[in-house]
Amino acid sequence: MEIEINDRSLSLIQGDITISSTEVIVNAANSSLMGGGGVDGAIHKVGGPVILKECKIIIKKQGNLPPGKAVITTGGNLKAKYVIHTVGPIWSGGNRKEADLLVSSYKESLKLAEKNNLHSISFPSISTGAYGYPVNKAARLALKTVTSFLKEEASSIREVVFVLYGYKTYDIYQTALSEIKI
Ligand code: AR6
Repeated sequence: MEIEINDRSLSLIQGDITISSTEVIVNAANSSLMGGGGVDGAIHKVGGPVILKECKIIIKKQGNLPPGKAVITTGGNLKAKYVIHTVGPIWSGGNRKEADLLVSSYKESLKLAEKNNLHSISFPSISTGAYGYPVNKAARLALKTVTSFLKEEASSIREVVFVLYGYKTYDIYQTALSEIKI
């Protein structure tokens, strides 16, 4: 599924983000940036040790990465040239600023891509695996945040792809996108 916003494209695909060929892919990391399971594990495995090496340098310099923030490293052996690592919120019922933090993860990632003059970016469904964020809620927030961003004139970003692992998540995002008023 693909839509155009302000001459920019937003698409949803079902698949594995590690084979995405956008300039940058986003990793749903944890605050330590030391790798983990899920999409984080997959990205480090395919990208190779250079990603972890750069993550260690970042952590040494600035300490753990708080939820809602984002940093950038090389993509190592990935097709993507760069990886933006962001930390989504852990779902704990919805009253602990989870929504604000999830929106922030998407916004900070987009801003960082723009700061690096990148044109295409792929996102996974941040926080909806190990961190337990309900997918229907997360999908709406993710898509609203990205569509609002794409409407902005000044952005260098021409293409945003959501790479969704599994048909169930893909279907939920598809429904959410069809319900958003652009
Ligand atoms: N490509 C695209 N999406 C994927 C892939 C892949 N290769 N693998 C999994 N997903 P999760 P979180 C989907 O758990 O909830 C890690 O251990 C997955 O099906 O990866 O933000 C980190 O180190 C789900 O839809 O991330 C943290 O500790 C989505 O990616 C913690 O998990 C996110 O699931 C972060 O949890």
